[in-house]
Amino acid sequence: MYVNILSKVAERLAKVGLETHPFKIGWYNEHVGEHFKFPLDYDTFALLVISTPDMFENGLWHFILREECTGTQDMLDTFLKEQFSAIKQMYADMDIEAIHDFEMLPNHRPRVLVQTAGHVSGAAYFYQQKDVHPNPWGDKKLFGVSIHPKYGGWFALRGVLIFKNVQCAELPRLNPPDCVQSFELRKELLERFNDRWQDWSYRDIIPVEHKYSERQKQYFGTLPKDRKALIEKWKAGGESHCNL
Ligand code: B12
Repeated sequence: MYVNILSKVAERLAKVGLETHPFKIGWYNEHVGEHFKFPLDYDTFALLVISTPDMFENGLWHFILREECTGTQDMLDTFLKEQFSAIKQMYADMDIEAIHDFEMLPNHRPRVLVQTAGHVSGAAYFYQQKDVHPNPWGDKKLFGVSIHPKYGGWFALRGVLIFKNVQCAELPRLNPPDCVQSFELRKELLERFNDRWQDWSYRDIIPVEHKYSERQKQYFGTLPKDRKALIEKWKAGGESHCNL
């Protein structure tokens, strides 16, 4: 049953530039600390959803044009909630837990660690401080970053869909491609992500096949509170389709 669900969900989300990567909840639980584990069977079927560089032009842009832009919520979050809801509706008879990357528990911990899900699903290698030997930073703590083999850092990990009553014992395990192999490059990657993330240079740590368009860079480079004005400016300029 999971094979069928995977192909249908992947097909539906690909239309809006989202990629789907299956994993077992047990693979995720094996890595994360107690607070983050899901109390579910090892073989429970789950999907990680990532946004590719195409999400903006193929999905979000059309959504923005359709919406009145009057809401107070961020358009991106609203768009992604709509995509996850559409999948839940496709399988209305199933118990699906959809968790977005931005969802927090009352204790302020994230509900899901999407970088770990990205690693165990084979989608994107999660480079952490402990992957750099010997540790060149002493006591300094650095955040880890995931790198996709085709998009480098030009993508985002948007959340997971957990099919609580679907088991996938036969799902083959894929290792994430280790595309940042040397000590020097891993060190450089973590330093760019932690100390210079605003210049986005961590995204280009490896040569990429496909990255954000200029318009997408401008949109994501604008603070959420100022994005509405940017969209209004684009609309006033008669830019009703995205051809950048
Ligand atoms: C809270 C948060 C922040 C906080 C704290 C950062 C942090 N990593 O803790 C702040 C505000 C600082 C932040 C900043 C940024 N963030 Co942020 N953030 C998050 C968020 C919501 C949760 C991260 C978190 O709290 N993790 C908790 C800690 C404890 O988890 P952890 O370090 O991974 O530890 C676990 C693993 O080590 C695992 N584990 C243990 N052993 C092993 C072994 C293996 C092999 C594996 C796989 C796992 C594993 O177990 C640990 C838990 O027990 C995630 C989205 C999400 N829901 O995951 C985005 C996320 C990490 N952020 C992201 C980004 C891009 C940024 C920024 C660049 C800003 C931006 N949005 O553009 C900056 C960059 C960092 C910086 N220099 O400040 C991206 C990273 C994308 C990527 N390619 O990796 C994410 C994934 C969001 C997304 N939608 O894609 N962020």
